Amino acid sequence: MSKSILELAKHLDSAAINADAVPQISIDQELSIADAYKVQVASIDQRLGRGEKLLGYKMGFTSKAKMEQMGVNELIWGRLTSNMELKDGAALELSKYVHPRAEPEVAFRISQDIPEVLTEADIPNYVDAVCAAIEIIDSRYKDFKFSLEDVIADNCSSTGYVLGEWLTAENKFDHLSISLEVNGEVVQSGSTDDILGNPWNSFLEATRIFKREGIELKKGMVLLAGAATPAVFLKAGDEVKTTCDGLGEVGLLVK
Ligand code: OOG
Ligand code: MG
Repeated sequence: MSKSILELAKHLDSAAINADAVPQISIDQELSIADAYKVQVASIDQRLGRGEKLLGYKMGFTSKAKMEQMGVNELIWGRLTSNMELKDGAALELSKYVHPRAEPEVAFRISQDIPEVLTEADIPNYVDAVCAAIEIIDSRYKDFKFSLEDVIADNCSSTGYVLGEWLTAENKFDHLSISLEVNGEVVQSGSTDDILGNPWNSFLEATRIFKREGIELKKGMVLLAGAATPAVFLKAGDEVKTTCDGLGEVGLLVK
C-alpha cells in the first residue's frame, strides 16, 4: 500500500468535511477488506478527536434492492457519530454534502450493553425501542461509484440519519410496508421483509459480526437496520419522508 491507513483516513475525512468528491482509493491502492475497516475506524477517530461522540452503527446492503443499486453484494457496517444526527423535520443543508441520497430504514435502540451473539429470544432484553428512520448516504467518491473496499473505508457512505419517535420494541416487523416520499409523492416503496427477511435479522447479524470484530454495542446506542429500497438523490426544496406501517413517519427538509 503506498499510503498508510491514517493517510487514507485523513484523506476521506477531509473529503467529507469539504464536501469534495475524490477518486476511489482502490484505483491505486491495494486495500483488503480488513484494511478498509481500519481506514473507517481511523477516519471516525478523526471525528471523535474533534469532540464528536460515537452514537451507534449502521448496517448496509441488507436488502437486494440496495445491493443491486450499488453493485455490491456483501453485508457492511459503518459508524454513526453525533454530528450525523438530524432531528425529525430538520433542514439538511445541501452545500455541506457531495451528492446526498436518502433511504428508508428502521432503527433499534439498545437497552443494555450486548456482550455476546444474540438469538431472537434475547431481543426484548437488549432492545427497548424501534423507530422509522431516514439514512443520508453521501459517498465521498466521484459519481457515487465504489468498490466494496472503497465504500467500507468511506464509513459505508453514512453521513446522516434522522430518527422518528421511539416506540416500544414489541413490533414484530412482519410484512410492514415502508416507503420514501419526496414532496408528497411515494418515490420508493418496499416491505420490512426486504431487510434480510426481517429487520430483526439485521440486528441479530450485527451482534454476530460485532462479537467477531470486537465491536461493542452499548446501552443507548442506535443501530440502523439498512435500507429496504434503493436510495434517492436529494435536491434543494425536497421534503423527504419515510413512513413505516405501525412505526409512523419521520422527515427532513432539503435546503
Ligand atoms: C452504501 C451504504 C448502504 C444500506 O442501507 O444498504 C446502506 C451505499 O449505498 O452508498 O447504507
Ligand atoms: Mg443505509
